Amino acid sequence: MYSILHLLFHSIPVVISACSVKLDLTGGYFQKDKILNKIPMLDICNIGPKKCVKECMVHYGCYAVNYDGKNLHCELLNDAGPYYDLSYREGMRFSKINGGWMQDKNSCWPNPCTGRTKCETTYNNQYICLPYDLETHTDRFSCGFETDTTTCVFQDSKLDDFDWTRHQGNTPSGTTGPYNAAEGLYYIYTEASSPREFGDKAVLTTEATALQAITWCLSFNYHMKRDPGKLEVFAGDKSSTLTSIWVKTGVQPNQDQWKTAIIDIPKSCNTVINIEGVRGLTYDGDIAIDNLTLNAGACSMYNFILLIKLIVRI
Ligand SMILES: [Ca+2]
Ligand SMILES: [Ca+2]
Ligand SMILES: [Ca+2]
Repeated sequence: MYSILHLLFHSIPVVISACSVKLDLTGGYFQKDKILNKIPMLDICNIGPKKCVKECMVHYGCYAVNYDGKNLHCELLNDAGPYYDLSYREGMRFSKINGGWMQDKNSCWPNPCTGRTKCETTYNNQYICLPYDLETHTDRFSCGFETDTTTCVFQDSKLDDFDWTRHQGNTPSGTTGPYNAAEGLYYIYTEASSPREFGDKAVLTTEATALQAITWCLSFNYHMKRDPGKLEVFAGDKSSTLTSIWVKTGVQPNQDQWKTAIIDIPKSCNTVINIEGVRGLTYDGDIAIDNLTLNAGACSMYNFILLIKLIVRI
């Protein structure tokens, strides 16, 4: 959001004579399926490729774009880099913004602004330099299920077959699930006893929370003993079909021990993450999870801390 104060201090009306230079979208350095392994200076969601290029042109310091056509996701990059820095990613389009790219010359092109600003044309061929917010990647969510489930970033879906149950101690039907929580006293689990049937699903989803368009690290403890069905994590953009990115099926080794999952969630404009518990063939396989965290950034940043936590717990 731009405050009135920002506008007052950053507005620099200037008159520039117009000179028409055609915007030539085929004349640039657009390369299919390539990305820079850099953190973008800015993510812009739900725009087309032409607008993505134009946004780069008016943001001071932007030299290249990545465009993800599948999710209408535009990344503005402040480093075009040498070509050996590029890597492949399905559906991405990489382009340097120099040389081949042109547009009608106006008060914002060439970009007269400096600093962390975006140039906006105004009436009478003037412009203003608007500051834009630095993207902060510090969000962190955690769910220990100790008091309730309502504050968790993962909420039980209403579009599935049944719900996850908050519980402490061993699950009903004797030894069909964990004896204790992985963290604290409480955990949540899928009760496999009647009326549940083979294939019934209980889904936890982040749909109600607007997650930043960044890479996330999801971690949790899980417990699958005797005859469980499947525990699966899906992620992707809200507007498209989610992709399966992690799955465990059937009984796990050392079945009475909680295990740890550490999962990178790829960046999407409107990220949604689902955790799906599926009932197996018999009543004898309650699936449990606990100690769930969702941290901004890739898991490599957190692995060390997560491993220490795991060791301390054991
Ligand atoms: Ca807990
Ligand atoms: Ca449900
Ligand atoms: Ca049970």
